[in-house]
Amino acid sequence: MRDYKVVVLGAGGVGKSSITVQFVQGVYVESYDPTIEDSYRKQIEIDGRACDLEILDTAGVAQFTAMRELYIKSGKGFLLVYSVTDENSLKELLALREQVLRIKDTENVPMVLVGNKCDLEEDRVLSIDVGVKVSQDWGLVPFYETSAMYKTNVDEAFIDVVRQIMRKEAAISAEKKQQKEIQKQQTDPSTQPGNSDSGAVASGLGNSNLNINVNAAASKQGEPAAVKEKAAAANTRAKQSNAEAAKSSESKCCTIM
Ligand SMILES: Nc1nc2c(ncn2[C@@H]2O[C@H](COP(=O)(O)OP(=O)(O)OP(=O)(O)O)[C@@H](O)[C@H]2O)c(=O)[nH]1
Ligand SMILES: [Mg+2]
Repeated sequence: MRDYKVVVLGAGGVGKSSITVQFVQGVYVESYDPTIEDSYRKQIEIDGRACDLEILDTAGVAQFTAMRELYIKSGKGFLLVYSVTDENSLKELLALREQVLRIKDTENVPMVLVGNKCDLEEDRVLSIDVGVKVSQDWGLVPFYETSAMYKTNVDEAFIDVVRQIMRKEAAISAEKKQQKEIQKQQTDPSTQPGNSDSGAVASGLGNSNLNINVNAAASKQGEPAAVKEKAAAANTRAKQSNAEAAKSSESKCCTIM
């Protein structure tokens, strides 16, 4: 079984622990107890593959963030969480993403952008379009509006980041295979070029990256109609964004090849 380490990052109080506990244990925590560091394990099957997830729920409150650099180094994928009720939490997230890219030293880091507390419509200060714009600015990072309270899009966000880790690992092993083929051809002149199929694999992976998922959640018991409607509106925006994304699919595909 493969190990996947997912790190949940974001400002204090945005709902990182609530999202994580909903995903792992299926319960909603009403009280606010600032996190220092909590680690969870969950086994799930994604696309027929058993995965052992280690989820690190990190501190958002400044006095507990000293370990952040270490979390980022060890993480394979990231949930970057802000609250739709807190403008500053999105600003903090922009800096956090920069920190992730700097520490990982690459732009190609599995991550999802999460706008949490979408059930708090009256307190909302950040629209869906703001999230869509940030996702586009970040190179079409998948975007989900979530409600930890109603479990809206919570599973979807975690599964998305694990799929991205899987795709990245598959692309890396395809690239290694291709390099081995090239080396083999260079050392063995009798080998004919063009026998490798790894290029085609990498190309397919490139196309599957193009998604902005402001997905509507399936109807759940107790989920208010307003949350459901909002999620449906978000889905329409996501489709528009996906259409825009599709226009640039060729160049993305070529980059990966
Ligand atoms: N209405 C609503 N409240 C939420 C939601 N998610 C979290 N909360 C509440 O917001 C407060 C903070 O949530 P936490 O999950 O502890 O926030 P956190 O990001 O882990 O905070 P730190 O650990 O300090 O970084 C708690 O009282 C939660 O019940 C949500 O989706 N909707
Ligand atoms: Mg917490």
